[in-house]
Amino acid sequence: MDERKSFPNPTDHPPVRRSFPLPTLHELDVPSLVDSWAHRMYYSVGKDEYTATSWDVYKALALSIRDRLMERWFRTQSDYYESDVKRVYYLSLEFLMGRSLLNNILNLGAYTKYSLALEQVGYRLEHLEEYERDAGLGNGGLGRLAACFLESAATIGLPFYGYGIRYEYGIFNQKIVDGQQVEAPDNWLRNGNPWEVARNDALFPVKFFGRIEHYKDEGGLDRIRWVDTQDVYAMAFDTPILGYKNEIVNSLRLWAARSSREFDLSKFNAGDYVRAVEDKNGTENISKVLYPPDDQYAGKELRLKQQYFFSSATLQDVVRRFLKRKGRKWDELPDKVAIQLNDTHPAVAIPELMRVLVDDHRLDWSYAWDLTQAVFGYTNHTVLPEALETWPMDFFSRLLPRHLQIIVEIDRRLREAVRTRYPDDTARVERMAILDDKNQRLKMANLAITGSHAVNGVAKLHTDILRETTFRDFEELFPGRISNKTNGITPRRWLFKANPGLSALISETIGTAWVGDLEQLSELEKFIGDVSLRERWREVKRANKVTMAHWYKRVHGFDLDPDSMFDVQVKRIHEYKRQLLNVLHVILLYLRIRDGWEPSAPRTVMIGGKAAPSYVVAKRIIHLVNVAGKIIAGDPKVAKHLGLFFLPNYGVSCAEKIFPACELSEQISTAGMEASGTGNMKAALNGALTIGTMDGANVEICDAVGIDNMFIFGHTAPEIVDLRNRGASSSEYIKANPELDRVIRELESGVFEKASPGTFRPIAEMLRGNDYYFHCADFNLYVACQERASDGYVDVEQWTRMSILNVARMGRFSSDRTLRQYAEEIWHVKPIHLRSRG
Ligand code: 26Q
Repeated sequence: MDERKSFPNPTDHPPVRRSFPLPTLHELDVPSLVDSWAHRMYYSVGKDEYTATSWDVYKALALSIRDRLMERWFRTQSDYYESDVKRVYYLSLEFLMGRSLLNNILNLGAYTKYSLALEQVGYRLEHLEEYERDAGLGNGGLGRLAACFLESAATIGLPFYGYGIRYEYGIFNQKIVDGQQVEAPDNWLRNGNPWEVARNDALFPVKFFGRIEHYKDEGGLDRIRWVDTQDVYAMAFDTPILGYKNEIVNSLRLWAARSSREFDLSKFNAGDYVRAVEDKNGTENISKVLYPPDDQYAGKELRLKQQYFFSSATLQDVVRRFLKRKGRKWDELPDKVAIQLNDTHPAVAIPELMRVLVDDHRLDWSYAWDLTQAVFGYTNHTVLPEALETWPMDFFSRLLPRHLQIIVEIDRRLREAVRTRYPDDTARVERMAILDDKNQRLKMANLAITGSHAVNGVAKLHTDILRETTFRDFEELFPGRISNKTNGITPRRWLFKANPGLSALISETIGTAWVGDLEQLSELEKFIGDVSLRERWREVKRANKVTMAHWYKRVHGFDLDPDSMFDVQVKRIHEYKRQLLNVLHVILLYLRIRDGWEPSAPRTVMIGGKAAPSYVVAKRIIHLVNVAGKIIAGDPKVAKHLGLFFLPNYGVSCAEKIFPACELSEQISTAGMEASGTGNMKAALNGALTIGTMDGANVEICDAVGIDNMFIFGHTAPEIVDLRNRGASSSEYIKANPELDRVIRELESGVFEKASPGTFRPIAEMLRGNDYYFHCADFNLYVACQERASDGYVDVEQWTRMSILNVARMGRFSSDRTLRQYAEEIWHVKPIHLRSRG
């Protein structure tokens, strides 16, 4: 018997006609804030002044803020429902949210009030902030972009829903042991998460495995159903997302895997109690851990399970919400629903929507296909063809047999279309096909492009490369489908919150409108000649450097010299991002200083970021940074002028401490390889000058701030392509540049590897052999450009002018702008104006 029958069903609604009082909008004055904080402390946390820890104080505060968000959430959502708005669903395997406390307080417009309220009970807001664990449900740029989009969507008033997975373990914690990365689990939910609301009744079954059955429906038509499946339930957890001072609250809905009762009970009834419980845990593993990126997809069955699990649950929720209104016609689907795929990770949602429409709702194929294409949009985040996701057909078909059939049919029709247009071009058909017959794999990008009406890159250069190379065949078959939406960042988190000193100075100079309308920063240009502004600008940066140095000392135990230039490269460790180029330059400076040369300005070079656990080369680079840093610190003659430090466990919260202190921002990827970058925007918005290649969004940042206000170097994307085609070898560059040769010889000499000889030999071998990322080709240009930066830094007034101009011209890199473009050009939704506002 189903265990459920013996309990009241939590999804049942009571049979009486309901009339709840409307949620009150509580006041945001100090006494009310203290009152509701105390309420949460006593009644939810269950502590008093004798027993409450600082964490309890934080928790009561977070809960009392969430209460205020919920009041606004009900109003927003009922407005959406009443006006039957078109909704945008952003499907992403990653949401790198970081902390929520201060952002919610600032977006409520109640910072001072909350500070005062906490003071009354004996606490400081800034201290409490540190008790919140980062929600690190993402790896890097792609996940953080999703988080910035959530905040911006709420701020500009889009009916926008983030959908993803509530991983129990987010991105691993990085420890440095003996100079090397060691991964530790991120058990972020250990103490509970006060921001989420568990929806025990929002429970959707998700099917796996099983087989296909043909049957005849009541009308005698041939139909297909998917049977004998193993089912898992997806349970929803909602996090309210508040817009900046606009009372709009959207939601982020994350799914957790829960075992299905039927699945357990067969074994349970057979008397195998322990096995039944084990299976339950096995099923719930689906939402256990975030995957780090990996070049080896084969065998990662759990990753594919995650993708389908959350796509299926999300579509059930989307379709349920769509059909809730009486008299709905399927024709309306594209007028009410837009689904954006954050990379190909949720691309299985395309065949899943087809399955729902064709099998469950019995629409005919071509009608269902038209609806599907009209609904989906796909964002690509990589130009590297080898990084495009593929799945082995055999295990895809075992896990999702019906979806493979559907993909086969989509593929058949696609091939037919290609053949009709290019009758003799079989190579083209194979390139564009979704099924790679030769390797027996599914090409998810081809599926995503075919199933979407709009495909976009994340920076101009990136989109051009997609159109001209990676997806050229698709651009030709579907002209106009690929467009550009240059990434952005939310100015509320990345300036207003992270850098209160600079924010206050900007607001004092041009007023506060820039927080909600970043283009207003251009007003700063008028004050560029103001000596006292420049002076105060420098004081703010200096204070931020001191703050960061204190933090670094406290957490990692080393001294950073705030009188040196803070030269920062923080991002995932990857060869194409060329942290190694940065280290080679540092080693060169070290050698030169040892020889008696004096640099124009002292520098502290800081490198931070995580390496994928299986990425051996990236881990070796981290090791090198740590070892070289130690050697430099141990040489007093050098250490006066130069420091090299690794910033461990880089994540959202430590980024908020680093960018405000950053003076020189390293954006030095091999041209043509970084899709966009967003750290480049975060640093520039905080007054850093960029040293970078003409890659990703650097190109547009340069266009905005002017080439005279940046340090641009290196081969351009077409030049890199040329070098590659020519088969240019690194040896020509090494021969032409004795200093480069010397740096590599230093690596070969073993001075960096006293403990384990040979550790860095592979790096030297790579540089002399197959230098795929063109470190050697760009080395000279990089060193020369660094010299310009050093000289520039000494001209304090000029540097400050450039810094102010960088900030003044960053307006277009607000994710508010990005979202408006998606809304207008891809989703066709208009920002709403709340009727019940105020
Ligand atoms: C793939 C398969 C299996 C497991 C993990 C993955 C995986 C996970 C994450 C693959 C890629 C990612 C993340 C990619 C990413 O962050 N890309 C970055 O996206 C940013 C936002 O558009 C850009 O600014 C960066 O240039 C781009 O590198």
